[in-house]
Amino acid sequence: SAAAASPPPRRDFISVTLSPEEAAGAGGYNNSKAWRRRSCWRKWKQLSRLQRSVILFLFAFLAVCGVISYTSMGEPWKSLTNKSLDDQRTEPEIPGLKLANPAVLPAPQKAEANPGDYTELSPQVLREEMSFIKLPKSLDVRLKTRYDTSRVVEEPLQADKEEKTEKSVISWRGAVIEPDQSTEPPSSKIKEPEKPSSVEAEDQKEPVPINERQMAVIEAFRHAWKGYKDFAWGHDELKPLSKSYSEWFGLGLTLIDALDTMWILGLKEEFEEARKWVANDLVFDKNVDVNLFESTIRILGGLLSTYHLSGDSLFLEKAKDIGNRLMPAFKTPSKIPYSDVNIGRGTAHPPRWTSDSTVAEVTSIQLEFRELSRLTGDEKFQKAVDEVMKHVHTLSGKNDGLVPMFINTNSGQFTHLGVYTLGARADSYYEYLLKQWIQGGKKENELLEDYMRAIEGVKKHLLQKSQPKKLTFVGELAHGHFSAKMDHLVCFLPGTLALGAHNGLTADHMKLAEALIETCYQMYAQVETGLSPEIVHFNLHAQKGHKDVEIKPADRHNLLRPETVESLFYMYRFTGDKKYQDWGWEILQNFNKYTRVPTGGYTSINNVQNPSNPEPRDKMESFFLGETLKYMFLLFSDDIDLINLDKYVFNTEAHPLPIWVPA
Ligand code: DMJ
Repeated sequence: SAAAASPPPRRDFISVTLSPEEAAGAGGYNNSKAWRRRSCWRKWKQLSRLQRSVILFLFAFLAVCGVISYTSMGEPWKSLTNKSLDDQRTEPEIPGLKLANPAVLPAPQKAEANPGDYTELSPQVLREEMSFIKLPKSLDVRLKTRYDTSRVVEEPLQADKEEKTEKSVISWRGAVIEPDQSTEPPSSKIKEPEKPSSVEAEDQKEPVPINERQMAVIEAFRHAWKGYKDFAWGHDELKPLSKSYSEWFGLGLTLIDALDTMWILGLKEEFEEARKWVANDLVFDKNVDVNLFESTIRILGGLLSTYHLSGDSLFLEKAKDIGNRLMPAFKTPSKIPYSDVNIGRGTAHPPRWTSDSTVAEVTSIQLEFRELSRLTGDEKFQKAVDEVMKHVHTLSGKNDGLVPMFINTNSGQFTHLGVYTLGARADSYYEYLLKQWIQGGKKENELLEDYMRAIEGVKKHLLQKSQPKKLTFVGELAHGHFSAKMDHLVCFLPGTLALGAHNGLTADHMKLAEALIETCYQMYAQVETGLSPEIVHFNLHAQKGHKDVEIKPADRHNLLRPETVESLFYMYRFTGDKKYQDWGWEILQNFNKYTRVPTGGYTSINNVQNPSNPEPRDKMESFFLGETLKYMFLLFSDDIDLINLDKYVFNTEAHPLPIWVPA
């Protein structure tokens, strides 16, 4: 033996012992299997320990790579989306953080562009179109059934109810919240979210097929999109009658607002085309004044949600760009942001006539900026908006949690005290209290406190019943005087209340939600066109021949707003009561009847009381595609995983953002 001839042994020294047979075989050629095996084994033994370790390590490494690539090939969104999208996917950059909800939705499906008129494109045609879709194996079953047009059915919704009964809850300052969260101090610190829900697990669930009503929404969307594409491509809003466009910020507002709707509706072709525009033509380096709130909820919100749904980093890059350009708004003496920012020059200012900002505007940009911080790891966005909330939390001038409509950017104090509404200029303050609390994992107790107090304030000061139907409505308070006026905008409230109840808040809120959504529906049903006006006044006293709802001439326009449909969606998700779907269906049909423009697009109208001439206004607001049609589609769906409300929270422009889930 040549083993360890002399000390010290070198680490790569070879120690070999030859048996007589081996010694014999070594001399001549022998190709028998046994010999080859022995020969390999001998070569292996001839290697040093280091060499063997390296080889073993390489084998192990290759095996791990093999397993990883095998599983990732199976990810359905990956194989569905095109390669360029795929390659650009990025993960959030905050150390220790993972996306609570990575791209878990199926990629948009193939759909024919410009389908033509409603009557021309029947659900049958859509069914046929959809049968051509080629899907990767891994997602084939799920999507096929989701869009399986041979199984157009409507199924009851049960999951939420069952899940709710399992939660143990305690009472806390009027709210009912989960015990483990009640003792935690308020915190603005971002915690690590829960691991992503696995795609494989979702694939195993029974998929829910698309139904006729959802197809009608797809058709409506495509009709609206046709108008936008033909006459307003890349501009802010379509003017469907004059076949032109209007510009607000000059940033393709409708296109950006509609991106995630296209994704959710499965309109792949349209989505890809719009994506190209975002990649090649969307430029924020422009000398243009934008409204901080509107551009945050529509543009930043739209880009962030599209990033989450598609996994395409293009949208995150654009979100970062606009987010950074909006930051100068916070450079004010009070840190309460100005209403307007010049995104090219980096300067901000209040409106020309005042140094006030609107309360709803400065308190309804938080979901988006907080999410931007989470994704970029740059806390400046979150810090700026959290500071606003903390400041507003401490301010005097509230009335049992109800806030005035204006706040001064110099002093940081509320102005125009004494007027309280849940409509324009205050509405989404209340919505975002609850939604930020949900987004942050239900830990920021100040937000919950302010929300609960405000709803108590609503009950105490703003709720009344109308005559003759005794509809519960939310009026306004001006210097101690109650006004029976309710904006259509207030119809976000039933949905928000239901969302709170779903998240463990008192069942009272659900009762109120049920009463209010009935009222919002009546704001449509009691009107000649079946469409709600912008503002109604309720009758407090029964008068012969009078309905509950009165409309003033200045208020009888309809801007294709989403709030009622939005609330119908939440109510249906949480109760499974089909009447909410039926109400939404009526509304969609009336939009088709009175606001649809044959050459493409939908228009806001001036007179909901005149079915023979609703007086088209020649404008399609971006939220019709961003919100109204999206909520319609979700309302008609029986798939609770189509934007699961335990994983996503919608911003006030209907852009779903992930809920941060603690690890
Ligand atoms: C949208 O921009 C948002 O929903 C906002 O919160 C209120 N106004 C419109 C829709 O009506």
